[in-house]
Amino acid sequence: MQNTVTPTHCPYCALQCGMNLTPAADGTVGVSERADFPVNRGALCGKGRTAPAVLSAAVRLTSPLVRSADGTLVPASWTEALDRVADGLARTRDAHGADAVGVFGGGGLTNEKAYALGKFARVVLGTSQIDYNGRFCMSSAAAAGGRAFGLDRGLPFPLEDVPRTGCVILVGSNPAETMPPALRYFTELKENGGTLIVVDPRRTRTAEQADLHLAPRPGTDLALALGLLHLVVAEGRTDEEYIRERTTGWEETRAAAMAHWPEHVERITGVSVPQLREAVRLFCAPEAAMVLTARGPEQQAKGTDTVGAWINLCLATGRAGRPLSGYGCLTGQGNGQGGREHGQKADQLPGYRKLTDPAARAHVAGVWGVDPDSLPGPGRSAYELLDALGTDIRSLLLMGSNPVVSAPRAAHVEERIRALDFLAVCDVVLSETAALADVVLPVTQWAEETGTTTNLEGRVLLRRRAVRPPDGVRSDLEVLHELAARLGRGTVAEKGFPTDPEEVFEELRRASAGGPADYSGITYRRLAEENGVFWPCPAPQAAEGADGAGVHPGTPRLFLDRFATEDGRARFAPVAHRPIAEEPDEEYPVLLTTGRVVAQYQSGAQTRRVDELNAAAPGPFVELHPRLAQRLGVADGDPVAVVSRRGRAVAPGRITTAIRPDTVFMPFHWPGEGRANTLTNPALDPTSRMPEFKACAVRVEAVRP
Ligand SMILES: Nc1nc2c(c(=O)[nH]1)N[C@H]1C(S)=C(S)[C@@H](COP(=O)(O)OP(=O)(O)OC[C@H]3O[C@@H](n4cnc5c(=O)[nH]c(N)nc54)[C@H](O)[C@@H]3O)O[C@H]1N2
Ligand SMILES: Nc1nc2c(c(=O)[nH]1)N[C@H]1C(S)=C(S)[C@@H](COP(=O)(O)OP(=O)(O)OC[C@H]3O[C@@H](n4cnc5c(=O)[nH]c(N)nc54)[C@H](O)[C@@H]3O)O[C@H]1N2
Ligand code: SF4
Ligand SMILES: [Mo]
Repeated sequence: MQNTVTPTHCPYCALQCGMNLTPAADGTVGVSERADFPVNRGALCGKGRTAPAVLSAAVRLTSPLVRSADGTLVPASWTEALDRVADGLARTRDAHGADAVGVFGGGGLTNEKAYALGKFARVVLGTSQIDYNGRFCMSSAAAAGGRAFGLDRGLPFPLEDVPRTGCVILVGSNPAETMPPALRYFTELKENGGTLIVVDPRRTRTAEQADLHLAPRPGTDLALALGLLHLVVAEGRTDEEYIRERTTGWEETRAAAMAHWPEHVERITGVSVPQLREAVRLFCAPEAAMVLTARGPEQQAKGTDTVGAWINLCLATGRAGRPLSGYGCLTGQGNGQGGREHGQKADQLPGYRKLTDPAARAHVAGVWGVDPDSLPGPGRSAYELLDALGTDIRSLLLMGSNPVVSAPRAAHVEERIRALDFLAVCDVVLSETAALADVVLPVTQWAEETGTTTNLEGRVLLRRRAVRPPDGVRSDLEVLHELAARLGRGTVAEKGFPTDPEEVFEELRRASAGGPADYSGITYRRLAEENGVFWPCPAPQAAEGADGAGVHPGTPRLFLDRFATEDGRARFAPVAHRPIAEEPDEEYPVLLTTGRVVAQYQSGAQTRRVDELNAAAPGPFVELHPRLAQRLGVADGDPVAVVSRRGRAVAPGRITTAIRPDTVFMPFHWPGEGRANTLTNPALDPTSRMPEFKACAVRVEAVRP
């Protein structure tokens, strides 16, 4: 494969930027512009440009590791390591039952891996206890979107629609840092005469681009959205005909909004009444408008209702299911969308089917060749699963996540992981979580294997193999194949876990057929020829002929004729404001919110191994307002301690007027003393089971030498 150029996609975020990879004779891999892929049109952020650095064997695991008698991790053969994993999981199953074995996946895994992992849990292990890190990501938006529209797909339209609408409200999203090539869509919107409103407690680099920046107190977006809806009603800006014909539940929602007076909303959020009025004016003036949310409003213990309130605003003004209008969620991880559709979530089966639906169980069990009654029911959500480690759940297989850094209340989660009887981790590097494992299995990654991902637009993409993996590693699919052979019984174990990704995809197509996320009309061949295909994409019916005449074009735009609910109408959500789970008090008077910086990705397991990125973002910090800094007597760069009911973190202070005086911000990419998740609150949203990453009460202290 030397010197051949392979068009493929970035390993990191949900934009799934197109790039060309060229392996060189010296073992390095060159990245060049891939202009034919429309989403990023050649542009890449620093993470994408430097991604090949993590392919290097120097920073990788290239041999399985097993825990030795003296407690250290030592290299072992694949046979020994796989035997130890099978033995560890089987012992727990035999002694404590199948539900004592847990599985934890990731939204960075390809569709094929996510599918195989879900099937492995239900069919080979027979456990209900599987969930994944996507629960920490966009689950609130998924729940709210499903409730309102009957179907959840991150964006119901392609990004190319964004510059052509009239106004976008971007709620708790910072693409300048989290999806830099996507910022272009928002600058083009403004060039075309549209307006951009950004809702963020911080004046981010994204907020600086906005025509209007609203800076609410963290955790109060629900009140903010209700306040805007109140004004929409009071100013007579509702679209009555649309409400009548395309929605249900308006009266109750209208009544709830009327209870949220602008002055009251100003007191809760800190956003002034004139600013609220200006936002309503900008949003309602043009013919079409959009609301896009990301983790800001979603990672709250009321994230589902909060997103519901923003959807209500779209519905009341007739801005959903119409050209260039709608609500969308910007998903996060490389396969954040596809990863939630194919069965690694506690309550789901492939094709975005519900595990509790008898017809869905029968269909998927048929594809898998098992008895529907043998499929377990729904299991615990991600944090609840982690919290049960060492008690109800005694062994864990983990693939594609690093919860020691990224889970809420991380010191507790770390303690629970240490209390396990057995932990197996598949990873490309020795992450902080892998370092605690009994067995670590080194796996191939993006450019070394082929697979599909589904980007934030619902566009299914082919990520092609471009380089030869280093000696000593195997793919996640091979791991599951080998474990199934060791643990399973009968033909499913023998034939049900192919190692060729295309074979897995062919089965996924059948399993998804007829489900909400129908991939049955998508093939590797089509993906190679087209620049991705939007789901749903059903296979042509037999009557249409298998000659391609009936090929489904895919669905770039959803809901234009009807919503995916039974009656075709969107449902308003009757929601009311409630406070954050942990309001500041005398002891913990400040709010902490958390998020990202451009040069690091997630738990940092991959990007902290890239020199150029470490130079740009070397470590954690605490963003604080000059007034708070003055009160504490700290200067810029001085270490500050942030203390919550869960623990204490220390990092250099970064003084800036870009943050509210009542709030501090920490990025969560680092382990150790500056780990933001030592502090965060695992209070869960009742519907999505999303933890409250975006708001908890803390005390901030100067650290004296
Ligand atoms: N560089 C980089 N890019 C990434 C990632 C990464 O780790 N690093 N991760 C990827 C993934 S998985 C995801 S999920 C996305 C996340 O992408 P984003 O959602 O854009 O990222 P965050 O920084 O978590 O949060 C966005 C903003 O929410 C604001 N915020 C905090 N609290 C509140 C609140 O109460 N209300 C509102 N309205 N806003 C609030 C924060 O100040 C922050 O600027 O990024 C993806 N891209
Ligand atoms: N405080 C705070 N905490 C947060 C958030 C926040 O905003 N604030 N955001 C949350 C969000 S949105 C997310 S998505 C999570 C993400 O947090 P994590 O789930 O920890 O995500 P990553 O750091 O991407 O971990 C992925 C791991 O899988 C490995 N990996 C990469 N590719 C593969 C592969 O193909 N196979 C296998 N087996 N392994 C692979 C990587 O090396 C890495 O160790 O963090 C959440 N935590
Ligand atoms: S924006 Fe996301 S997909 Fe694009 S290069 Fe950066 S990390 Fe990769
Ligand atoms: Mo995420």
